[in-house]
Amino acid sequence: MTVSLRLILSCAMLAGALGPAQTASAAQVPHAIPAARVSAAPAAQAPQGTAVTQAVRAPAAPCSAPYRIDRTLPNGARWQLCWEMRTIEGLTLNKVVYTPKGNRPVSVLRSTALAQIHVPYDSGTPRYHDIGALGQSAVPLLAADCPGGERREQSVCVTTRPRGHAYLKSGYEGPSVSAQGHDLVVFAAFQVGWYTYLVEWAFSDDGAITPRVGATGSLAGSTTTAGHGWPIGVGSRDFEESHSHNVFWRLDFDIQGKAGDVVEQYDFSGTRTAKRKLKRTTFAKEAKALSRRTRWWRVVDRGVRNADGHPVSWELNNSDSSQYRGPAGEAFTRADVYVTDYRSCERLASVNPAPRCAGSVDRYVNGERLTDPVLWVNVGYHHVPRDEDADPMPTHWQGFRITPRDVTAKNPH
Ligand SMILES: [Cu+2]
Repeated sequence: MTVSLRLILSCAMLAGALGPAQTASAAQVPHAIPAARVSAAPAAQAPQGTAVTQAVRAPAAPCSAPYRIDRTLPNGARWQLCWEMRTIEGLTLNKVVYTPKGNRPVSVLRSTALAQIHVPYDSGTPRYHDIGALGQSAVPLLAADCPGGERREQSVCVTTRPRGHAYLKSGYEGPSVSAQGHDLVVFAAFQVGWYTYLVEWAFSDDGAITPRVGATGSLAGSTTTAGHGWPIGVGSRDFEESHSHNVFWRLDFDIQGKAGDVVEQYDFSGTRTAKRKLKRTTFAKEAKALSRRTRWWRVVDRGVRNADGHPVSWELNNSDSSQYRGPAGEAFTRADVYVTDYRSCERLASVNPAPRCAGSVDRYVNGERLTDPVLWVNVGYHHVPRDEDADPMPTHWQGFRITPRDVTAKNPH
């Protein structure tokens, strides 16, 4: 399918599908989907408008039982959140609250979801925008697809998974100590064309959050010349076309409510010198940022302090991107992180569905003062097909990590 047809379909379906509770018809699916795996997933009836701070202080649940996730991991850390299956963004996680063992709850995210998977092929065409009606492409999960976990409405898996060593300290100044860590994992799978995308968030027992997307299913079967592809199959007749998967996430941070959240960028200057110097840049206005070695960002709330008196923050690292930069018409690919002030109609990083809003994330950055920051994270992967990608294609993961910085005054293990 050509990009223009797919874009037309996307715009048409998005114009009428703004509400999270709406479902789109099968005719709006971006391109052909193997029928056995298609599911028109019902949209969750997640309630809106409950403040995170209320969720923290009051035991009353911010969403009804089927959409509530509340898990205490083996080390005592607790995660609480709500999920919904939105027509446009697919799996969406709301009102995310972390409680380190023995500490008070801290609300982290008001909402997070995928904001686009942009797939430009190396010959210049096609150029897909795979998100626009993700919710209706949710794959019904089998029990084996959700090991050790529970399936919610067939398409969302909630499970716990080991994550290796939480720490290991040798015993030269006392007994040896070590512990194995665990993640609460929430994921869904979506069929978009020949690809199956695994969309996952891991909530670790040390407070880290790891959003990632796994591309699996089948290659699209788009053949090209040797300069834009790689020979797969017998001999060197068919060159499967290389392409990028530029995945965007939208993260609406609310550290103990939206008030007081500030975004900072950290750099450590000095090269070929013995010293390194910390440099902090505070974003007063909406901004675009590029990844660099040692650069990271954080969302900090100076009104919320840990027991050491340090402001509570969440650090964002985005160091595993291929940093795809597209042509002039794809300016949204030209930064690795965007910081915008919250607007409800700014939902996707490209092909945004709301007519009263700009069409892409680069244009959301228009000089507004930041009062309620939303972060957009762009992680690219350049996929050069190989023989091993023959069906079923092995999963390739791409993502990033958010880490607590001074949420607790010491290791909360
Ligand atoms: Cu690929």
